Amino acid sequence: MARIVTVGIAQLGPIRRSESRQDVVVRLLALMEDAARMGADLIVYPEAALTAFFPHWWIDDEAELDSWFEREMPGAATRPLFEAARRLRIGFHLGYAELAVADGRKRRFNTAILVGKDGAIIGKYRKIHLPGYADHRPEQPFQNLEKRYFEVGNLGFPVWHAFGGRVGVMICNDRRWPEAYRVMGLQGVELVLLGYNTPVHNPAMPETDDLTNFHNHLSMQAGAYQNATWVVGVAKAGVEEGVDQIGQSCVIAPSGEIVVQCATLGDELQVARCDLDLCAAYKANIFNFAKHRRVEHYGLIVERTGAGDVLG
Ligand code: CDV
Repeated sequence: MARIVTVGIAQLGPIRRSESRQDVVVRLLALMEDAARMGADLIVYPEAALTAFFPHWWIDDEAELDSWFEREMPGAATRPLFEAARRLRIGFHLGYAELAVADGRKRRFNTAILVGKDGAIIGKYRKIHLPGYADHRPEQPFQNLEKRYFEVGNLGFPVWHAFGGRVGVMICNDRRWPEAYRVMGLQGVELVLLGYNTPVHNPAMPETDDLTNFHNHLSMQAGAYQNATWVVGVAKAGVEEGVDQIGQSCVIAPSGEIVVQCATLGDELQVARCDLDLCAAYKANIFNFAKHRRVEHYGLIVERTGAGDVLG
């Protein structure tokens, strides 16, 4: 019997800086109700889905910075999502900014959780590849301050048994790094979930602005194919506080093909039936890692070519 996971991709349009979490959760709940009606087992929300993407602006005041973070999950504003999941028997993936206090020290992460149909948290991932910089660049049209506001994630790239398969989570910029998929691929991942906030314009490399959409799909399609896994990428799209962000939320099969894609830059739900058994043929043949990967030779190649010098 095929292992079908019906996945809802819940793309979000812009969130205003002044919009409360409660108001955003109302939007998330509407998408969840629709997804449940359409038979989804799981709904995937974007990166930092509860607020506007605050790393796009400079924040000096610590109390103000803290106000963008969740101290508990679920908290008062997000509990309705967990209750609805339990009631509707639907799991969800949610990205958010996490404030954890350990040994009296504040730690801030760009985080995503996977929640089961019973409303219980299955696992948590903290973003590892943080783009941008930590200094203020007021000459730029917007900031990219993830390196200032977040620590590098400390939970690795875990893969969990969930929804009848092996599920992993990465966040936004992680999708551009083959290592992120490969670490999960080596754990037999069958379904990778990720959310993103991706500006069309890159102030450091404006000549690539025309390629932003292409690079989005290129990274995820390559990751899916080379690791024989489904990949689900979900955007926060549209013009948010002056920053134009791409959409293109999609579901990609282990063949690397896009099977479902959003067509707007607003709140939009699409649903795809993902047969996890499709991964098996690729894992057993062209990407049979045990048979065909030659890790013991890769070191020799690096040594011979001197490529190690540029690895940093
Ligand atoms: N939120 C992100 O990680 N955004 C980056 C942008 C800044 C390049 C991305 O990789 O889409």
